[in-house]
Amino acid sequence: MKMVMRWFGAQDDHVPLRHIRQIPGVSGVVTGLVRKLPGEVWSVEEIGEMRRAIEAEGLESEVIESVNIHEDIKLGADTRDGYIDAYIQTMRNLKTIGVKVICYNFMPVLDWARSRLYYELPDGTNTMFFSEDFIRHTTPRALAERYAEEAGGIALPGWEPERLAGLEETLRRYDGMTPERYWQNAKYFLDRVIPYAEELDIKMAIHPDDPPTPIFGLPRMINSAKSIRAFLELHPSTHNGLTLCTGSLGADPGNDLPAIIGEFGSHIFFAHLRNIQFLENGDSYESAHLTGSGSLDMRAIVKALKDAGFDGYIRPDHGRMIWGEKGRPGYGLYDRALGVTYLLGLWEGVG
Ligand code: DNO
Repeated sequence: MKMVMRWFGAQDDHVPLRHIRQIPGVSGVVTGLVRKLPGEVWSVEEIGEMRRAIEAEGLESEVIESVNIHEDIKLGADTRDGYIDAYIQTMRNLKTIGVKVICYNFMPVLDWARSRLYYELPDGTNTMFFSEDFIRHTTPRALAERYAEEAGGIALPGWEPERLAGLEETLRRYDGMTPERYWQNAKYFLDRVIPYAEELDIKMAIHPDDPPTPIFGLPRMINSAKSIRAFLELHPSTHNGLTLCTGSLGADPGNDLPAIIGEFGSHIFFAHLRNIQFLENGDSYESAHLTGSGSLDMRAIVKALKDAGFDGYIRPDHGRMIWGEKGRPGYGLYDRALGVTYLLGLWEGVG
């Protein structure tokens, strides 16, 4: 197992690599060219430059998050083959720096969604908040505007201005999209990409839908044991697998995370570990990582990973903003660093 931290690149992250390096037990960063649009090839030069900056701080860059999938692929448009070719070229280029895992998602139009980015907790920290009721009564455009106002100019992964520019038009393209067709489009993508993943020995780790419940009438895909099973069956391979995101899957209390880990163990290549606290009305916020801080049993989750012989990558997922830190919601240094230390302690202690 390797412990890694997400890092958005020197231009886009307020956390310097040097500070990440100072967290005990962290071997590398999970990174990517966050300014690249879906469908654009990541060049060998740009990738090499990214690696040099990371290696200069003694860190590794074996996991990429995310190489985003062009909407035409998800929609199954006639133009999809060109975008898949570009995806494969990016995979080839990433191989030149020894990338081992690519985390990606197959969520339509939007990546993650929350109702608040900086919800204040009684102890003066703040964190991301999710209210299904709020999301049900808003529109993606109104949500994007709320984020822009709350984040005050901080770019949010998955809510990039380019993605939002044609939001209504992109949403319209999903009118009439059935789950069956959506799944067929995923299969088409996997059938083309996974053979290259095998050849290049790059593990493809799909991220679950966040939140796991349908939003804005868009199809959902990866949100339960059943859907993970069906997804892996679309193209069975040692290189077709999962990013286990406890906060995404765990937002549905019906998902038994240790059981999911037990079932799909060898296909979990990467784990995003975070805790969430449910409120009585079903709303939730992202708590500190500790079992005692939220509703998920983090010890049982880490134990299940260890029992499954997990030898992939773990990153502490979203933390709160603490000690007055300002930055991208979920991606402050301090709370995630506490998360690393806690998770490594669990890892050491559980078995
Ligand atoms: C949010 C992240 C997601 C994740 C993508 C993977 O903070 O967990 O944006 O990186 O869904 O493609």
